[in-house]
Amino acid sequence: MVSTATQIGDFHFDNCLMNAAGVYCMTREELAEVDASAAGSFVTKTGTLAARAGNPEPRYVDTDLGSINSMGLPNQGFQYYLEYVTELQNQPGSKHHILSLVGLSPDETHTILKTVQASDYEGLVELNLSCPNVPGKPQIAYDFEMTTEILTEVFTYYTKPLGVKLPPYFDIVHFDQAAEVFNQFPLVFVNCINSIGNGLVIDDESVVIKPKQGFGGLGGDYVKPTALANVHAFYQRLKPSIQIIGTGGVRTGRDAFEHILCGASMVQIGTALQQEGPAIFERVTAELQAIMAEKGYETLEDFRGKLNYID
Ligand code: RRO
Repeated sequence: MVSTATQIGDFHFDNCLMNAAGVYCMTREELAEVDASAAGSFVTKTGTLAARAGNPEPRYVDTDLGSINSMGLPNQGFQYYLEYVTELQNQPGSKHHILSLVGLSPDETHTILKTVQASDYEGLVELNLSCPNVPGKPQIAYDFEMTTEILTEVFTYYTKPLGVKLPPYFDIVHFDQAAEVFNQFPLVFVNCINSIGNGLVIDDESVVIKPKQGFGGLGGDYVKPTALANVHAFYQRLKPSIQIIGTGGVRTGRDAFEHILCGASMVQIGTALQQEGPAIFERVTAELQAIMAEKGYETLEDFRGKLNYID
């Protein structure tokens, strides 16, 4: 029997595949569709203190090799998502979920997390340190000092299971420095990667999305090698209590297999879910199971992190 079940912290999931934050997760209706699919969980759209309309459209475009977006953090406000995951948490037999959050300033982030700390929600929270698309707001996790400051403050009051969503890093020294920062904290997971920030896609003689003169985050096939490198770099560097969620370029069972081989405990699907809809979870799960069966692997532990090197 082949199983794709997994665990993040104390939470069990029957399947390691789920949506990536930002895709199919803006409303209760979309979240319910993912919940009803073969996905093992869902993560909400990143919620801010107040609801946001986001950037002007067009702000998401599919391309031959993936997608580009500059959504600008449109969301219903974090309370909307907090209420929904709390409601589901109290239903017997419910899957476990992930609540994605961030403030537009450190103060806002602390206000949000203090509210979650005081709430009935006991599940996983993902703090998004890597939104590339709010004009004038740099990606927090590229600033190691700011990241250290925020997490130091967070863990003075936050005692529930917390992970962070990271942008891609591109230099070995940055992998070392980032891991040194995250290893200082009782994080349950890091999620690698958010979109590759500030790419530019051109059609004929024009950009294809309206915000930021066409600059936006890349997802899909473009980003898989970068995602795998980040998953594996953090798998090599983080203390064993910090698990890795792998996100980026997952469209097939083979892609999910590679993320797990690099060290991922859970695998998220973004662009391909946007393109194919929640039925993708059944297809990718079946493809992953077929690869595992062919190789004689029964569980994810049989091959997680066991990437081969060339001596
Ligand atoms: O809403 C967005 O523009 C967005 C976010 Br918050 C994010 O974390 N990653 C992304 O590609 N887009």
